[in-house]
Amino acid sequence: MRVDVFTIFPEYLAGPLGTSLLGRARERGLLDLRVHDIRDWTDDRHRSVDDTPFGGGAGMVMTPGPLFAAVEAVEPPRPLLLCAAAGRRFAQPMAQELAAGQGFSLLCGRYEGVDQRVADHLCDGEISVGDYVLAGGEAAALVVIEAVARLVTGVMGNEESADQESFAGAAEVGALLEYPQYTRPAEFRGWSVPEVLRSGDHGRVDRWRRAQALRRTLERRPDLLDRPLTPDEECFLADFPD
Ligand code: JCQ
Repeated sequence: MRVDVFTIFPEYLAGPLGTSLLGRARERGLLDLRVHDIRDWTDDRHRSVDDTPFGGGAGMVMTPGPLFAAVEAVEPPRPLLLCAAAGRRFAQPMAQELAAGQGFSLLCGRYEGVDQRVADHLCDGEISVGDYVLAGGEAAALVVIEAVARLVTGVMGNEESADQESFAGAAEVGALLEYPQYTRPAEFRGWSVPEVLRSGDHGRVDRWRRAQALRRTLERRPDLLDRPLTPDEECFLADFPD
């Protein structure tokens, strides 16, 4: 899969895109990540990428010239998405859509925003990673790339975990929150791992986990569970009261 990113801070992205999962996926040829410095397509001595807003107001706006020139020179994979808080909310379904394609591209805005003609006539859409204000689109781009890349076949290391992922991923964000996990030591600073997990009774472990996932979802993210509980689920909750 090819992913192109347009930014005025390529060095901001270099570390994360070269580290861990993404770094290995690139080395293995599974991901073709290309970062482009928008300033390479400026034509003035100061390599300017911004200008004052028409109509007045605070701050600066990214000027369309270098952005159009960069995208037209590179011919990046489409869709080309502008990272902006006003965009379509990025979530697991969009990650799956992007992972199913050949590639995509991200344009990172900075300053007070990007000239509207870039969104209207250069990009295919706008993408938001959440309702908060960032200083620029770079952190949003990293979120999108990591969430999509781990869905690409082979990136997680083996086919099996990629398959499991579509399942576990759905459990995390599509249906229910995950159940709590524990590892050794069995007791740490006086806090013990729940007895059921050390019982060796796999059926009971499974029911406990389902009850935990359900209770967590009801308490923390009821919006993820916009359906009545099944009779089975009512049973798990009754079997494991807290
Ligand atoms: C925030 N989700 C994504 C900052 C200007 C388009 O112009 C700008 C974009 C940003 C980046 O904000 C985001 C974002 N939530 O990308 C300034």
